[in-house]
Amino acid sequence: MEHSQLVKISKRMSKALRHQPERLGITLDEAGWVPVAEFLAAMGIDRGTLDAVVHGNDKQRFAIATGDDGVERIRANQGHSVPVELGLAEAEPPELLFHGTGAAALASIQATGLNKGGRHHVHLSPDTDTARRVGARRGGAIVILTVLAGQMCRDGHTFYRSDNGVWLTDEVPPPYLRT
Ligand code: HQG
Repeated sequence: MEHSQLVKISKRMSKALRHQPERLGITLDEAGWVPVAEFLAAMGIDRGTLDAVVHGNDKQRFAIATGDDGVERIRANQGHSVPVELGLAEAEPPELLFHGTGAAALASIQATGLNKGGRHHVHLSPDTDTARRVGARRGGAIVILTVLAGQMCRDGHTFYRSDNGVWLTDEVPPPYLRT
């Protein structure tokens, strides 16, 4: 299957597994999982296509796991707007993390810090290349902010690392941001 078609399916999967499962007629459990068989039927795709999307994914957006009941399930690794408890363990972040965004948001971010908006957490990148790719989604000039994550952690802010290497926290107040 063409790469562009896989990207299209990946986007439909993200929408269903993070934001609007009901539109696909599926229900996520409290940790965000849905049985693979049910998901394939709802998406109208075969297993080979699903595996191609999951394993070929540039950001490892999805995870497949077999539960204690022997049922294979899939979920999005992060990025949800529907309430799910991902069960992520707290982790000690590196001293610096990064956040890529559009220049248009800079003044507001400097005034109020990074806010999670519709997602469960603020998403931070481990390196500037990743942050640049995230910021490029906004179109226009990209701003890469440096987050003093180590200092935040020592000051009592909690960090989590999702299974695909995205760092998550509740907010980044302005004093911890550098342009
Ligand atoms: C901005 C994608 C004004 C923030 C990416 C961002 C990432 C503010 C936008 C993941 C603000 C939210 C997350 C403030 C934050 N004033 N703007 N105070 N605080 N913002 O998409 O971090 O492809 O929810 O800078 O690659 O861009 O979905 O978050 O521009 O990993 O897997 O509000 O989503 O991954 O946008 O991206 P988003 P994000 P996926």
